[in-house]
Amino acid sequence: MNRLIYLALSIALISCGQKGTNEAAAAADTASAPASTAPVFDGDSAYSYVSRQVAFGPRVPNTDAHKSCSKYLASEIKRFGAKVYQQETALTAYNGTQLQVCNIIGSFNPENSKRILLFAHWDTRPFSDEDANPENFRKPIDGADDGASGVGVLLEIARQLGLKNPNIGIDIAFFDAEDYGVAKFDREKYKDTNETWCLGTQFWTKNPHVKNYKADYGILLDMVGAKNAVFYKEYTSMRYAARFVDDIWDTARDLGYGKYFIASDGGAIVDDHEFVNKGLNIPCLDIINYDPQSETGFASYWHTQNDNMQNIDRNVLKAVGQTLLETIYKQ
Ligand code: AHN
Ligand code: ZN
Repeated sequence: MNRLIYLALSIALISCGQKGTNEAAAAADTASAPASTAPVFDGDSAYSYVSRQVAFGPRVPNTDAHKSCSKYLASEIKRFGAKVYQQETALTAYNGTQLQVCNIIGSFNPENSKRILLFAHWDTRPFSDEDANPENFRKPIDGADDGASGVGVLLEIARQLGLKNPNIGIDIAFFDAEDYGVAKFDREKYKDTNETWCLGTQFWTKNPHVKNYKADYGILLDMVGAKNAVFYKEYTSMRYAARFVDDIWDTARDLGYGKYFIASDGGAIVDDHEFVNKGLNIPCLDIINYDPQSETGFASYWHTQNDNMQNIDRNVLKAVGQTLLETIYKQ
């Protein structure tokens, strides 16, 4: 490699004389940058995985749509060659409802000790409590972005892992009951604590699918498919996993996705990654659509009836998915 750089430098210097420094540097760059071995992420395929989930109806625990979708997700990652674990249990929601939940984990190269955990929640919120119309407050959301987008990107990644085996182990986890946290209209009656969110992930950190589960780090995808999405360097991610955040944001920029991956700090978000950071000591980051201007931190469709397929942009799914594939295959 060094000899190649030297050769490129000398050719450039000889042919361009004095003013050749820029070209020489550019030539050295091309010679030293290893060609990407990452597969091409198919944004259309990811989009269809999002719409397949939405077609089941809202994936609210204790509904038929939820049950059918869990079977679909498990059979898809199995088809792509993962070793599949399904954790079924009952968990209690903030309002006392017993939720039949199911975490679904697919492992690629399960024997490899060098691993990355990729995760997203697959359930959808039973409320539209941020909707402009109070009549919608108790209606469930489609969750095209809030839920289905992260899972859709991960299904397309799983498909690619099945086609080209990476050098490291990958665990893809679809966690349940993330979005059953205290409804806005219930905040007088119940205390809105962090622990009312992310129930499936909290269960998994106490009962991992394999004994002594360990990964080098984890990447959470949450709301990664909406039009005009922007991903900031989220506070808890920076606190626990700064070097992985910086690396992923750099990778995204190098791939030309700097308009989505904003290299500035964003606020703290209570999400599945926080429980994995604290519970299992695995450094985890959250790629999440964040709006620093809004009161909630999220875009206007968040927890409303507008979180539907019309809001999904395949270019955003592609930007996130390609960045993750590059991260996986450069190892
Ligand atoms: C809270 O609202 C406390 N956390 C946001 C986590 C979330 C909900 N992500 C998607 N839906
Ligand atoms: Zn949500």
